[in-house]
Amino acid sequence: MKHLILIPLTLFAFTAIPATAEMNMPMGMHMDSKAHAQSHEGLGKINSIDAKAGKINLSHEPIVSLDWPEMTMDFLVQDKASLTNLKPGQKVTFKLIEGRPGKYVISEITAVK
Ligand SMILES: [Cu+2]
Repeated sequence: MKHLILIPLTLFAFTAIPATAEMNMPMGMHMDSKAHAQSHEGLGKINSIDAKAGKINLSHEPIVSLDWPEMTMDFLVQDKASLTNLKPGQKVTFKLIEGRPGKYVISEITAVK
């Protein structure tokens, strides 16, 4: 009778260990990607778009998380396709990520109705 109890316990121990190890991995990766890809949200108005260059000129409101005042400036976008439905004069919300140190690029941009 002892064997009948021991066998199920052994099986449980075998399956429980790999399951725990797998659960820890994505959590660690998630925390890492958050630290490396911090984004900053902004609100602005489009002045001009250069779709070929993947460049947009915005007059943006202060971006508190970057300690930036309001200003008019050019931004590069990560994905040129994100500019296809945008037009000068539109208000947009956008997200910035630091591509290279001190160089911020737009990772997401959406027109505001
Ligand atoms: Cu600026």
